[in-house]
Amino acid sequence: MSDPFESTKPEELVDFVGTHMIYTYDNGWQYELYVKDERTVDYRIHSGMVGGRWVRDQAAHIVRLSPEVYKISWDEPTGTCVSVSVNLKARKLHGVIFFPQWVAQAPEKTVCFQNEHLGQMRAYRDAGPTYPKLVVDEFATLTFIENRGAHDESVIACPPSELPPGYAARRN
Ligand code: FER
Repeated sequence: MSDPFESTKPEELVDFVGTHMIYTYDNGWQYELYVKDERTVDYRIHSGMVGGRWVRDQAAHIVRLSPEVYKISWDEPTGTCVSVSVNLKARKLHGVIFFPQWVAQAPEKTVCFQNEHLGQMRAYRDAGPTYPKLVVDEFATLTFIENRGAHDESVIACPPSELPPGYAARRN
């Protein structure tokens, strides 16, 4: 029987793995995401409610809906859940972020290189409160897209503040 909890089809994700993209939500929040492999993403948040936050090796569920259209969904150690649909051809994205109430009240607590603070993030998550969730659903425009291949640790390797000037403003 197939796994009742996921529908990953690695053979459908061959072109998508390695995708590195920078995008800006219509509310002005700028994000960067790297599809490290068919079950893992790295990301960096340039601006917005949790600007400055960056994360490596987040486990994710990734599917292809049609050629050039993908959906990536994950549940973070903070309890924040995210689902992002990407249309690479149209260079458009739609993201839904479900923030627990404790993040809505104190977003700065999550602004860090999360991998070095996983215990703290889980403790905040378990202390709550969880509800009401702050649900943010927004469209975004992809401003930069490239493919870096799988497992390139140099893609997301520092906080936004340490990037060279103009890094996130590059367009292609
Ligand atoms: C995104 C929306 C939200 C995204 C990441 C998040 C990298 C993460 C938010 C958080 O950790 O608070 O499009 O892509």
